[in-house]
Amino acid sequence: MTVLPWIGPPQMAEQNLSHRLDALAELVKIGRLHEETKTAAGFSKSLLDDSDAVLRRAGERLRLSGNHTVVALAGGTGSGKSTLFNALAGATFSQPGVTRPTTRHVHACVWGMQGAAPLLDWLGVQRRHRYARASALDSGESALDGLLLLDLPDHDSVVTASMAAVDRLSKLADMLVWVLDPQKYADASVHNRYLIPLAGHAAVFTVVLNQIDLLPEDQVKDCENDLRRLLDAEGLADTPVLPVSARTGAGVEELRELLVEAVSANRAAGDRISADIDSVAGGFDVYAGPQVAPDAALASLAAATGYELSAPVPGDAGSARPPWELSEDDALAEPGRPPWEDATPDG
Ligand SMILES: Nc1nc2c(ncn2[C@@H]2O[C@H](COP(=O)(O)OP(=O)(O)OP(=O)(O)O)[C@@H](O)[C@H]2O)c(=O)[nH]1
Ligand SMILES: [Mg+2]
Repeated sequence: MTVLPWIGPPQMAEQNLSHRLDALAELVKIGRLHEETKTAAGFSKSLLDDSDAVLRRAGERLRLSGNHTVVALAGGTGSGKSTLFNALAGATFSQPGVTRPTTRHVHACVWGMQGAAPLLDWLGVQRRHRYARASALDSGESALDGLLLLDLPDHDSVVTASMAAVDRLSKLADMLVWVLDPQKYADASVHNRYLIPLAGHAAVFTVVLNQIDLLPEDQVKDCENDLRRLLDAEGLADTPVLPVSARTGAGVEELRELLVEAVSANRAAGDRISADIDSVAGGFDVYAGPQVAPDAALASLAAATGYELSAPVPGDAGSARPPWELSEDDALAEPGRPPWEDATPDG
């Protein structure tokens, strides 16, 4: 095993994330061995495939620029994504329009381009749709240094390639800003296809209620409250709702502030990976059986399959902690080379 050189005090959040990824990779390895040896009933194939996808995405994202936060503007056609993109970028980079749908290709605006190119390649943004804000030159813009903002095509038009692009990028972006409008904010296409299935990602979502200039003032609050209730009922209580008008600029400053916070905390990429791990981790619960010490549980799984555990399994006897959640001591242990670091862009 390659031992990585110690280069400074451990970053607890990153350490915890890498240990969770290690443990998930270990579970997948055991599950795959079950499949091969057919020694006992193993984890379901779809759970293993989903876990593999999480590991692959995490491995790829962690290898790419850690200085950038990828934020995607998503939503139905005509909700105002491109208009909002331009308002944030301070220039008309993505043409808005009245013909539906307008945006056919993903557009990107990057604040601080250095190191962003491989990330843009991974996201699949064509070179002619990449724009840069030279933050050092744009006064007042340096707070957004590290933001990589995407204007997505719509997910609800007749253009099937657009929906495929949204499906793909909603899995890759670190943060998603769902741009809804007063006419279609309850539209099933966004709630059933994205918001409800991804409710575990509530913390990396923001919902913008755009076009509030079209509503009488007293109706803005009603509409916002209604949308809030809807999101709460869908399990998205952690998702903020911002009333905005991309046309008049109302609320755009608040959205910019939220993005500044995300960029300066530089945590969105890790938070997204954590939410992805959560989304599959629950799937392993049904295999847990009676609560036993995690090390005993993993050891018996390993014995049944002949799998050799690469490291002692953490956890104290009697604890209900799942095997991949490590104690503080374990988290501080010197890391080996994680298996998910082997992931390649083509899988
Ligand atoms: N009144 C008003 N109109 C807006 C607002 N935001 C966008 N629009 C208008 O709505 C129309 C659609 O805006 P776009 O920005 O092209 O919408 P989009 O979501 O990018 O649409 P697609 O690219 O088709 O997905 C344009 O005519 C915009 O001028 C807003 O806040 N208020
Ligand atoms: Mg557009």
